[in-house]
Amino acid sequence: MSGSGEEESKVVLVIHGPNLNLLGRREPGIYGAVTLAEIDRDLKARGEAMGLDVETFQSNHEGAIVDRIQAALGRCRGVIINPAAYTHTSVAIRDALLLLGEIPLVEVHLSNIFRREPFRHRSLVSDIATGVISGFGAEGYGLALTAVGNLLKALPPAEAGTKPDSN
Ligand code: CA2
Repeated sequence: MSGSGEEESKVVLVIHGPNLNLLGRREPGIYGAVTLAEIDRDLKARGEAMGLDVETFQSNHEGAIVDRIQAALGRCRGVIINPAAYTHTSVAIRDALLLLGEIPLVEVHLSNIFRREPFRHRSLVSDIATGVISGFGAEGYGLALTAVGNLLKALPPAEAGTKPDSN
């Protein structure tokens, strides 16, 4: 509970970008054999054990991802995102993520984007993220959730999800 008596959000939003719905069903050599449904199930179970409500969302559409981020404004305490190909191109997703303010934001990639083609080395999200996890396959999402959980635990409850004082 916060000082105002309102129930504090425990929502951590996990966003998966385009083509990740095919995980485990195509190109297992690059992206692994685990399906997106399995990743989401595992994150929800881990979240429950940590006292967090994990909400998951996948879309192949840039605008739908922007809409989902906007819908999270003020109601989620952390975001984990694999923007997939939009990592390298989307100013719209970057701008939407900036609206979230100071909450923990973790960028995840299944592959190590720096070991791949040069066009994948640039991310429009990394410099506004709290941290980046790249190259650990599906386990990267679990690592990201642990990191978000630990960051939230370290915050005093009333300050969680709000911007720090300017003075
Ligand atoms: O390594 C990652 O997680 C990426 O975000 C994956 C993106 C790629 O464009 C980024 O550079 C790095 C591609 C996701 C494609 O997902 C597929 C899943 C199964 C089969 C084919 C593609």
